[in-house]
Amino acid sequence: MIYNPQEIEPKWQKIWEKKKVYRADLKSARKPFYNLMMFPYPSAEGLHVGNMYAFVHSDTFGRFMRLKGFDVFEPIGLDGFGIHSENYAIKVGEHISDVSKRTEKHFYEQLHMIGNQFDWSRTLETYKPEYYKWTQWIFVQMFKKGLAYQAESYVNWCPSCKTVLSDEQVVSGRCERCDTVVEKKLMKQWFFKITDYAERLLKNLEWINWSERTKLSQRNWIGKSEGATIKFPIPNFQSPIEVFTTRLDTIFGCTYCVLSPEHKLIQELKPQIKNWDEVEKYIAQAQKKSEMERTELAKEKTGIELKGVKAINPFNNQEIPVFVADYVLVHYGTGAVMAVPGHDERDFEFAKKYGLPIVEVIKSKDGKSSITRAVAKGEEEDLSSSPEEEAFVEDGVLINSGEYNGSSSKDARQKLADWLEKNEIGGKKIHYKLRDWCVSRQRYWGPPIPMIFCEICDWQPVPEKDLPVLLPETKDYLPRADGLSPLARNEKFWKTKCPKCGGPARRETDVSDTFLDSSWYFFRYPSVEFDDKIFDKERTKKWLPVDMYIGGQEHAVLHLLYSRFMTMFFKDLGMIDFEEPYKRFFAHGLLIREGAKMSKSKGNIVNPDEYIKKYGADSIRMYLMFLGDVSQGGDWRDSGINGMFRFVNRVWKLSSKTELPSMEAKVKKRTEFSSPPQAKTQNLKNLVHKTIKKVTNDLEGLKFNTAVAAMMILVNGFEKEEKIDQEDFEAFLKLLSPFAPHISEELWGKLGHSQRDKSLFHPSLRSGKESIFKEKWPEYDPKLVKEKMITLIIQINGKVRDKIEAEADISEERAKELALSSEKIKKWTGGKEIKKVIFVKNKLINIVI
Ligand code: ANZ
Ligand code: ZN
Repeated sequence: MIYNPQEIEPKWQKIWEKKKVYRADLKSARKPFYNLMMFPYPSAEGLHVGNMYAFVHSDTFGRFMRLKGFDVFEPIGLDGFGIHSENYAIKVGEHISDVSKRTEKHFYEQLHMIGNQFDWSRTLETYKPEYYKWTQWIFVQMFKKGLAYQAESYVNWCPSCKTVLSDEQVVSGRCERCDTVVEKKLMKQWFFKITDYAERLLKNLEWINWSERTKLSQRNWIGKSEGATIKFPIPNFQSPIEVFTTRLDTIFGCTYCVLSPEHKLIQELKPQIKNWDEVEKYIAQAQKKSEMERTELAKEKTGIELKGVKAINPFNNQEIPVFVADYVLVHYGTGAVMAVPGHDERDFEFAKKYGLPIVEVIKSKDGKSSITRAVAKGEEEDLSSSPEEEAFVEDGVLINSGEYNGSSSKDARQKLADWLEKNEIGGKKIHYKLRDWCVSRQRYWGPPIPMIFCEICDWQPVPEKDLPVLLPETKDYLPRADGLSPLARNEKFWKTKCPKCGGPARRETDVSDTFLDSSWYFFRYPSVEFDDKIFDKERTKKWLPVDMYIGGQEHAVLHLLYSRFMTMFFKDLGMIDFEEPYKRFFAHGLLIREGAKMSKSKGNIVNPDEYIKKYGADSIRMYLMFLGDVSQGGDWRDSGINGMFRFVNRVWKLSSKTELPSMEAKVKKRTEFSSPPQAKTQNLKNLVHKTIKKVTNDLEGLKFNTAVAAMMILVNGFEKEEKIDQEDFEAFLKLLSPFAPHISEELWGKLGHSQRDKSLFHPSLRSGKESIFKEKWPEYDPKLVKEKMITLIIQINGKVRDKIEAEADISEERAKELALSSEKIKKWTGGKEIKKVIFVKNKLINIVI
């Protein structure tokens, strides 16, 4: 019989589904294990092979946990609301609700085809009212707790997508989706106060079991800075310039102040500013630049002095000039800085360019001032560079700082902050880069924000009994450049009554951000059947936090931070008693193709369907997992699939070699001493057990590729045998089954475990369960995995100099490595060139020097 995945794969998928092999008993499972993967967003007709890359790794881990005896719950759904999906529909020129019906069907078909152990009875789609009812409910709770507010603010505006983007959706100053340079626009938006949770979000990173890389991204995103604020009075003007600095110790070196172009004070100071035209022009130009362009160190700094305006350094009462410059950002700190060109690189560059004084106030601890240091350095290393070409940016000892001279930077920061606090012109301050989460979008395809505005009662949340606020079906849904939401053009939608006073009122016409949909979906899966609550307490207690979450590193800040915030919020509402959603998060790398990033514009996207049709899902799964360390990503090469397909075929052929222990042999075994196994068979037994050990350890450590490699070695071993002991082959099939579930199940059945053919097989095997996925993961015999050891003689120029214990059949390379690391040998070889190495397998290694 030939291997025909097109026949066996759909067959098993149907049987598994019918027999509910993958349905966890959500109520009474004894060892629950929640195996989660990031649900896909349909921004194209179908699943991308990159999704599949993530999903098969996650599924293989989940199946491994199942075989280890856990009640694994592995759900899937669609993150179908949002701009990705809407833009796709616009591109293909169809209505988004039609497209989403079609993509839902196709995505689910594909997700069936890859053979994951999904619980198909618990799918969810974020665009269904039964789901987004609860997304809206969350919004209402946020509002009630004072964590949702509306504010006018500069937001990231993508002129191409015609919508607001969150900071996380802006990558290097460009729109994450369409790569257009993002602009700043002043608009009214809804925000969630995630900044209230900044410290908690940061603190928990100390203990959660996540990849270090991911934690670091979160830490940087939250960006905690400890510093101080200082008020610099402006003569003849009511309000001061307030700055945020992390280097209060440099205050005596402050020779000017800088405001960001969007700073409110600039407009207020207009009557005093003598060069207003120039300033106004500069501000307009800055507005066109992306944040990235403005802050990049390499870019030349620009700015304009506000002529006629001065500020006073409160510590020495010196009058200093005030500038507007676009390298200062409005959202960070106070949107204004005290510039210290002697000790800050950007300020230094700026001061040089505009001829501003540079005052040195910190010298290094070794007693030399920074200038002399720089001279010394210049002499030694690079005579051409002029000595003051750099600012001394490190901590040190204060000079030119009045009564603070001689203090260390650290002490000075404390003393100076105390003085500020005493005089009520500033003090210590912690700043976070993290900003509140802008959750409103001026688009159509999302949950309408459940708020109602009444002239008398102000903003009122939609009463919970009236949720969901249904997204109206409309043909007129395209975004427009005016930034007005599509729903605002739909009077029937927005005209309503105030829930408080009953008077005429207006619904919010913005929808919420997709990241809100996905920030809580994993709470819903175990509770999809409850339509009177967002999730069931008992269920959640049993299944959450998620045990294992595998997904892309690209979501390290976007989605993971929001879902952590949401979990903390649920805890604060008293709904759950944990505050971190994922016990373990593992980030997979990116799948590329023939060395290049897959993208539609390059036309090199791999459509998994074609390959599955041709080779079967098992081969594709195995191939994806063989590509390399999953944390590093993989390079898909068409030529590689064939190789994997051949391997799977070899596995198929092996099954005809398996030998059932005959009744006589069994009886014989019990009554007589069996003859000692032949060396060859014994080696194979060892190999089987070594492979069990290797695959087990590798799966625990998420090293899928090396596990596949180990199974390949075992298959080579099997092929050398005329007959394979069924027990050994069964152990192998169990190892293989998480990776290639269909073929493993089929061959398992052929060994006599399938219910249908039970009668055909030996009675001793009839007790076997009907699915390999109801079996137990094989265990290895520690005695059989021990390496046989030999004594390796080490010679130097033919004379025996040492003897070491080494594994039998050790390679020359490894023997050389061991020999050269021996202390005795090091004495002989130290510093000498090795001319030649003579290696006699399992006996000696001779090093010629
Ligand atoms: C004076 C000073 C002297 C500074 C010195 C640094 C070195 P982190 O560590 O990233 O928090 N800064 C403050 N607000 C800013 C804004 N809105 N846009 C651009 N830069 C801003 O950075 C804090 C430092 O960044 C602050 O400390 C301030 O410059 C600058 F020798 O103040 B510093
Ligand atoms: Zn009202």
